[in-house]
Amino acid sequence: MITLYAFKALPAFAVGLARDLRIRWALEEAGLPYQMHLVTPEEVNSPGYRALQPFGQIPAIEEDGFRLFESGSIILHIGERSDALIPRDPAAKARAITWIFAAVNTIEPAIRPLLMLDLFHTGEEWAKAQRSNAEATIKKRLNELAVALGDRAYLEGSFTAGDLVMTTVLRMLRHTDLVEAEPRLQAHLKRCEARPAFQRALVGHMAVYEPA
Ligand SMILES: N[C@@H](CCC(=O)N[C@@H](CS)C(=O)NCC(=O)O)C(=O)O
Repeated sequence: MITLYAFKALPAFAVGLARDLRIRWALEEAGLPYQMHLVTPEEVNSPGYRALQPFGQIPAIEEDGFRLFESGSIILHIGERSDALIPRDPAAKARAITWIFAAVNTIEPAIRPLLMLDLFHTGEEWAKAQRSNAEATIKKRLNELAVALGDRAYLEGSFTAGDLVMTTVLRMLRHTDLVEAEPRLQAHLKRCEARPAFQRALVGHMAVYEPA
């Protein structure tokens, strides 16, 4: 059975966003059973955990002594075991993988500066001055993504791990109206979030972090 490592506690802003959610979702789509290991702050700094995740981050997985970190890589690994995530056809597979990279390497870096300003420097004068630039960068990328999506239901027509990772990245903007401003992206986000596998993953994630 796969063990998925996630933090034992999260700050409020990360509940519903932390990257264990994307792994849970992939595992639910793939129909693979898994168990959670919740990592305490002390354990994060232990040599044992660092051997699993060198940067002391989550997520990581372990299965029969095989260990993997980096959410994109974990999604690829799980995706290899499920046509629902990574198609078998080589060209379709390459396109699905490309969207995973686009999510973590093009869209997420565009979003990150705004997140830093909004979550960690709220109200600070210098942050207010930088916010419109940060927003403009995101708007440009989201518009480009919406054009690429066009009228298709999913980035490649049918759902792949690329849609999954893109959705988890776009969710990072939930405190803004930037995704809503692109109706096709908003519809894609809602379509992906409506998938039963996402809903099961979210319920499992929230059960860990929601106050009792
Ligand atoms: N590139 C990594 C990023 C992992 C990451 O940033 N995880 C966050 C939680 S969602 C974390 O562990 N933050 C604490 C830290 O960076 O020390 C991945 O995709 O797995």
